[in-house]
Amino acid sequence: MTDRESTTCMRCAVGCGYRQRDADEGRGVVDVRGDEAHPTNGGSTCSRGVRETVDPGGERVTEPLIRRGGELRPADWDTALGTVAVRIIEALREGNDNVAVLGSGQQTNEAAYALGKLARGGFGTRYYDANTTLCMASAVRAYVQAFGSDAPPPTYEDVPEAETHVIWGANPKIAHPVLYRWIADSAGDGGELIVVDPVESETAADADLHVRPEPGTDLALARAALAAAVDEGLVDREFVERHTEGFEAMVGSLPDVDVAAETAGVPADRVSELAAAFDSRTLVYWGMGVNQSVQGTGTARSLIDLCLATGNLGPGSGPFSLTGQANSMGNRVCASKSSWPGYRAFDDVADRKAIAREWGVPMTRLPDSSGPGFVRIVDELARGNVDVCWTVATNPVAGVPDSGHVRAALEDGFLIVQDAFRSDTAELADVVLPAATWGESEGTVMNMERRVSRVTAAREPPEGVRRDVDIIGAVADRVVPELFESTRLDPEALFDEVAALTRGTTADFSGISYERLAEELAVRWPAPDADGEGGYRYYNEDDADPWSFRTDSGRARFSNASHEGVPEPIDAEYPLTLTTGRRPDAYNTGVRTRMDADGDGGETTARLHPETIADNLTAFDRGRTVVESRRSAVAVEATPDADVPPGLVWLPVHNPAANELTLSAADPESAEPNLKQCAVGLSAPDRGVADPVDERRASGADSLP
Ligand SMILES: Nc1nc2c(c(=O)[nH]1)N[C@H]1C(S)=C(S)[C@@H](COP(=O)(O)OP(=O)(O)OC[C@H]3O[C@@H](n4cnc5c(=O)[nH]c(N)nc54)[C@H](O)[C@@H]3O)O[C@H]1N2
Ligand SMILES: Nc1nc2c(c(=O)[nH]1)N[C@H]1C(S)=C(S)[C@@H](COP(=O)(O)OP(=O)(O)OC[C@H]3O[C@@H](n4cnc5c(=O)[nH]c(N)nc54)[C@H](O)[C@@H]3O)O[C@H]1N2
Ligand code: SF4
Ligand SMILES: [Mo]
Repeated sequence: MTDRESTTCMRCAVGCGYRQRDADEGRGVVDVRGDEAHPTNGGSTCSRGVRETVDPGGERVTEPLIRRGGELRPADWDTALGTVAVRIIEALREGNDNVAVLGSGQQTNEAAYALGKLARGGFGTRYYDANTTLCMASAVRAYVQAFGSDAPPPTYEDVPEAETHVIWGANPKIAHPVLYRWIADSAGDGGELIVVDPVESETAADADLHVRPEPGTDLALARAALAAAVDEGLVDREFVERHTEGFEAMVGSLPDVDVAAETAGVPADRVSELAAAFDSRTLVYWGMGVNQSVQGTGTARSLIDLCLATGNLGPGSGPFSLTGQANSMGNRVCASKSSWPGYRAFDDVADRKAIAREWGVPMTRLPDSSGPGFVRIVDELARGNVDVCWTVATNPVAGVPDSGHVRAALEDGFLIVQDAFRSDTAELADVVLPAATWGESEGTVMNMERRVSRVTAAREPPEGVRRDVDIIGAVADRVVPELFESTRLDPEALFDEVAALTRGTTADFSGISYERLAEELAVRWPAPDADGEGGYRYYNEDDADPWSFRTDSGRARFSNASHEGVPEPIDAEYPLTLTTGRRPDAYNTGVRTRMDADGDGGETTARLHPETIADNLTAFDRGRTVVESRRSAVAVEATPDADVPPGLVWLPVHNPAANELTLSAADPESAEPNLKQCAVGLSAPDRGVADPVDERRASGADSLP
């Protein structure tokens, strides 16, 4: 047994520090406990994080696989990499956009940077994105538009300083448990907790005030609260005049409070209470209930507007989106996805020149657009415009809306899947490249408050499995051998390379090194120097003018979008709204949690209000029903649950069933899909519909009664 070494939990973006060692026995990779010395969590952990790290479910891929005669069959690495390289080289002959690359917020900064460099600087493709677009893109667009740069201004240090905590469209008690403990402590210590969620979520159950909008009406509600704040004299005139622009236009565009409140299905006095909350030192956190909407960017901006108008920017207050995946932020900063490393603007000529020079590639190879986003890249695959697709640490067959369409799109071309586990997407692959997982790789991640910390290897990957950076390096070596200096990519060298590229940018972390992280464990950017770290963004209390935003004018900008409605309203044929969310014991598409020994935790169980069940009694048979949308139909178990409002069908995201039903409409500003609402109906389970519950029962894969 070796000594414990510091690492970071990869199960969510709270970014808790762990101490880990190689696991002696069992299928677990490592044995971990909270790191008391870690500045992020001081030793706190949550049970899901630890359990999924120590004892993940799911089936590891332990050797490369190649499809032959319709079946995935074991192959050696040389054959697998050779096949991949030949297909990519052939495809690139037809044009740079003939290869699509889909990455993930679960890659380290080093792997994300290397993959982005290969996709943009090696292949030169526009069709490159990551699953972070399914998650944080709307918040990102909102920050960039309002402040001139991405990433939330506050840090965890602001949580205990706040008087009021508004949690909007997020359920951190389940999704970000350690952070939620700090929020609940602060709220319990004389503060107030307000939750905005149509569902009586676990977090909402703790709230002092629970506001329940109709699903998908958050923009109307936020604008109503803004109008009420203006009407009731809660505007911080001095802050608005000195540090913002667009206030008058914003006020001119506001709806009538009563009308907007009615649209949101919230009583007007509730809206006033919500607005009044911003009269104290308030943090507003938000999650997927806001971002995953065709108006996600507009809604996130309205939450920022609420902060700006009431002077809720600065210590103990401000807009604080809750990042989901452990390295969603790092993917945005490092991966050359929607901006070049360090948030350099994709279309800025000087930045493009600098990147091309650093990478030693002709500027003409860099694509002129960052591409249409994850969901629209899938559409290009479906149209046959892309021959090769390479996925790394993402499971689009289950995570992307309208999965029937996704499956058809991925089946069409040549599909390369790089994953540690046998995901739903791996089942469709032409080549599977088996990757190392946590506890087996070296690198860094960035948590939601911009803290960079190390992930370390407690042991070597199993034989037959390679680390992500090694796989990316091996593909690069065969397709564009001049791109990387060495054929074997070294995580520390990759880190130094990308850190240097951020020098002088809005996400400068050039003062961070592995050596420094060994000492300090975690450092928050901006960190341009070898000592000191970033605090509240855009703010320096020692300056005469403490605020300097990264917009052209140096001022923060108000917005004026107005509510337009959900993309697929309910009607007589599909009279119910489907929403999708997270459970305590499962993670994202469930690749590693669906087959846990203790069953799937009701993974395909729909939660419905007893009234909804009573109104649709003929659609139920022995507790089962079929949920049907315009795209597909899935059989599920149903459970009566009064926490879900009447008219809503609630399905977990942890099973491919949910995205069979959802629609691929996306926010035109952020490209983030509207994953939280679509129209569905219920019917009796006797229509010969493919029944995932029965299929799994037959295979003995779970323990449903
Ligand atoms: N246990 C667990 N934790 C996780 C994950 C996991 O899979 N499991 N995944 C991680 C990832 S990648 C992410 S992105 C985060 C996500 O974390 P969250 O954003 O907290 O997760 P969700 O459950 O998707 O949605 C949050 C809430 O939005 C509400 N909601 C639905 N529709 C609406 C609406 O129209 N308006 C409003 N206001 N609210 C609405 C839902 O009822 C739900 O309570 O969690 C991270 N942590
Ligand atoms: N309906 C609906 N759909 C949703 C959501 C929703 O709320 N509702 N949420 C969306 C959100 S917020 C997100 S983030 C996405 C997530 O969507 P996906 O990325 O499709 O889902 P994950 O289950 O997180 O898949 C991650 C994959 O990466 C693999 N993996 C993990 N670590 C490593 C590694 O180190 N290396 C490699 N190579 N592979 C690794 C895992 O085994 C797994 O197969 O889903 C989105 N889809
Ligand atoms: S809160 Fe998130 S980062 Fe912390 S232990 Fe739990 S899953 Fe891991
Ligand atoms: Mo996410």
